[in-house]
Amino acid sequence: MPGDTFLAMRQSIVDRAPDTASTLAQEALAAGVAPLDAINDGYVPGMQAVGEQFAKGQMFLPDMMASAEAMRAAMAVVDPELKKLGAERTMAGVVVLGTTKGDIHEIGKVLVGTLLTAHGFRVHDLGVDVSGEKFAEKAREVNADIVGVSALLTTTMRNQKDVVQAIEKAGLRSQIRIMVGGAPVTRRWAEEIGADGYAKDAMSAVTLAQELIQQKLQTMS
Ligand code: B1M
Repeated sequence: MPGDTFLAMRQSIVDRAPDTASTLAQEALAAGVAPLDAINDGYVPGMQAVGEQFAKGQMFLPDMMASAEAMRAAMAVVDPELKKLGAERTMAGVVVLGTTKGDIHEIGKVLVGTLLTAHGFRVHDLGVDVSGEKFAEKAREVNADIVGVSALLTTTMRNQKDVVQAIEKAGLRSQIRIMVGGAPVTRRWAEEIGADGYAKDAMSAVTLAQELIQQKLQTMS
């Protein structure tokens, strides 16, 4: 049953069918499918297929937007289930999260935020198209431990460097750990721009955030 369900979930994204995506998510959760498996094994492969079709010119921008809407419909069902897990935990740290300037991709970043919340982090999501200054301003306001910057375009990943510089300029660098991610981002890039870590997916972002908090506590003690 899960194999067929995951295939149907994938297809609902390719077909740009938000109602089907949402119904499948409800049915899967009711049947005991783990929320993160539904995302990773069902819907994300659908988005990957859409990206491949777009790259080959077989799908156009409005289609890709409609697929993203279907993904959001599924996440609206799955998100609360994931977040419930975090309610019982002690606060793990404060994270300011956003997609970098010039970039409006948000699905992966929202997933990162959801999983961080599910693991006890208090997440302030600034949304998309966020400047370095806004990241720094919010980090100061909420006394953040971590700033997380997502970028999905090769052109906008460069702006992750601006965030590192804005945090340095604001005099916050010693107290804030910076993590970066997004499809074109690599560990090497993270090192090159002076970030503290890179995570390839949402679950690795949680592990990395936990490690960064440990590092911070060790430096302070
Ligand atoms: Co666009 N887009 N898009 N897009 N889009 C990509 C990224 C692209 C690879 C498609 C392609 O050509 N194959 C391509 C980028 C090429 C490049 O630069 N190398 C592309 C392009 C070109 C564009 C436009 C320029 C198209 C145009 O206008 N001609 C345009 C740019 C707009 C802009 O931002 N200024 C554009 C627009 C859009 C939509 C608006 C239609 C829509 C986004 C809707 C939305 O988010 N609300 C969209 C979509 C949906 C995609 C694809 C198909 C799917 C992205 C996605 O949601 N994936 C994408 C193709 C692809 O990625 N295969 C594509 C699912 C999500 C769960 O994965 O986002 O990778 P992902 O997140 C992962 C990890 O990367 C990681 O964890 C997440 C969960 O596991 N991660 C982090 C992400 N952030 C992290 C942060 C962390 C740690 C880990 O720490 C802080």
